[in-house]
Amino acid sequence: MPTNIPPEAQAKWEEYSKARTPEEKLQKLKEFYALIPKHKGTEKMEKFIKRRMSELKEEIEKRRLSKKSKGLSLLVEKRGAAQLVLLGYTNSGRSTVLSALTNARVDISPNPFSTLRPVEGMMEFKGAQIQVVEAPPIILEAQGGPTKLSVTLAGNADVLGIVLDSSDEPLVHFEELVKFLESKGILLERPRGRVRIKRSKAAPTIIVINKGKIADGNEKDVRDLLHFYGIERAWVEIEGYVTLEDVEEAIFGEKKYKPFIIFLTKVDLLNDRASIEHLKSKLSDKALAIVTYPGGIPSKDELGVRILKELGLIRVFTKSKSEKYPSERAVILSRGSTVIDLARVIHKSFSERFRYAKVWAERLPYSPMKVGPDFILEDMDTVEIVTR
Ligand SMILES: Nc1nc2c(ncn2[C@@H]2O[C@H](COP(=O)(O)OP(=O)(O)OP(=O)(O)O)[C@@H](O)[C@H]2O)c(=O)[nH]1
Ligand SMILES: [Mg+2]
Repeated sequence: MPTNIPPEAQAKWEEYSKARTPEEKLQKLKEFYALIPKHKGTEKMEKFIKRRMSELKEEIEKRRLSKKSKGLSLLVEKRGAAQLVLLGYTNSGRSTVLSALTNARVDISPNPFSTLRPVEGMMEFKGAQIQVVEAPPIILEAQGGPTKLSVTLAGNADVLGIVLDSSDEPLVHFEELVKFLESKGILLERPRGRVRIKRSKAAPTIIVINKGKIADGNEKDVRDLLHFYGIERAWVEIEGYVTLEDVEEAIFGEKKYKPFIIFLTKVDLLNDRASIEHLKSKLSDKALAIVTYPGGIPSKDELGVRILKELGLIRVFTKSKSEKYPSERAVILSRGSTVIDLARVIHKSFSERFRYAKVWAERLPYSPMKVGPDFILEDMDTVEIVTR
C-alpha cells in the first residue's frame, strides 16, 4: 500500500481519472508521476504508472496511424454485452468459428493469412448479443503487423477465444500462445480471487461486498485505499482470495487477466477421439468452456450465459404497463444492480418519478411482486417500473 502521497499528487490523480483523451491522460499521469515520492512503498505504483504510460503512448500512436490510413481504423468498436476476440495461428480455423457463431461474412480459405484485418459479427442469444471478433493471425516469428494488432485486440477484449487446430499439436500450441500472451502482459491464468470496483454516484459511500478473503488486511484497509485515490462512492466486490495489491490493481483499471474459451477445430480430421478427451481433461479447469468443431458448438445461449456470468453481467427484461410481453432485448447490468439502477439506465425521468416496480422471476414466491428501489435484480428478471 503506498504511503505519503502528497495531496497535490492525489488531486492530480483525480484529474487523471477524469481525463478523456489518451493525450490528456498521458499528460496528467506524467505530472502525477513527478509528484509522487519514489521509495519501496511506491514501487508497485511506479510500475503501474510506467506500464500505463507506455500503453497510452501506444494508443496515441495507433490513432495517429489509423488517421493516416484514411480513417480506416484497425480497432473494433465494442458493441453488445461483451466482446469475444478469436485468436490463433493462421489456418487454425478462426474464420470458421466466427461463421459458426455469427452471420458475419468471412473468408474461409485453405490459404494462410486470409484474414489480416479484424472481422466482427454478433452472436445472438436469449435477450443479448456478444460481439465476436476474428483477430489477424498470431505469427510468433514476426511480432509486428498482424501479430501486434492481434495482441492489441486481445488486450481490449472481455473474453478471448483461443482457436487451436486439433490435428496439429494443439496442446503445444496452446502453451506457446499462453507464454506469448503472458510476455505481452495478458494472463490466462485464473487468479485466486478477484476485485471488481464499480464507481457509482448511486453508492452512498464505499461499500465493500466481501465474499472472499483479504489476505493482508480488512475491509477498512480497502476503503482507506480507495479514499486514498480520491474514490468516495463505489461498490467493491471481493471474491476468492485477494491482497490489497489486487485492490490497487483494480483501482488502476489494470485488467491483466482474461477469461478464455478454447475452440478446438478440425476434430473431423482426427482418427482418435481419445486425444480430444485427453486435451479436454488437461484444459478444462482453466478454460471457461472447451468447444470442439465441427459439431461441438454448444448452444449460443449456453456460451453467452457463461460469458455473462464470468463477467458479472445480468440480463433484465423490461415491460411497460401497456405491453403484454417484455422486451426481447434485455438491458445488460452488472451483478448486484438494483431496480433503481435499472430505472436510471432506462431514463433519468424513470428514476426521478419512481414509485415502485413489479418483478417477475422464478425465484420469487409469486410474480409479479411489488418491490422498492433497492430490490436487487438477477439474470433474466422481468421488470415493470411504475412511475408517478
Ligand atoms: N476439415 C476441417 N477443415 C476445417 C475446419 N475448420 C477449418 N477448416 C479449414 O481450414 C482452413 C482454414 O480455415 P479458416 O477458418 O480460414 O482459418 P483462419 O484461422 O481464419 O485462417 P486465416 O484467417 O487465413 O489465418 C479452411 O480451408 C477451412 O475450410 C474443421 O473443423 N474441419
Ligand atoms: Mg480467417
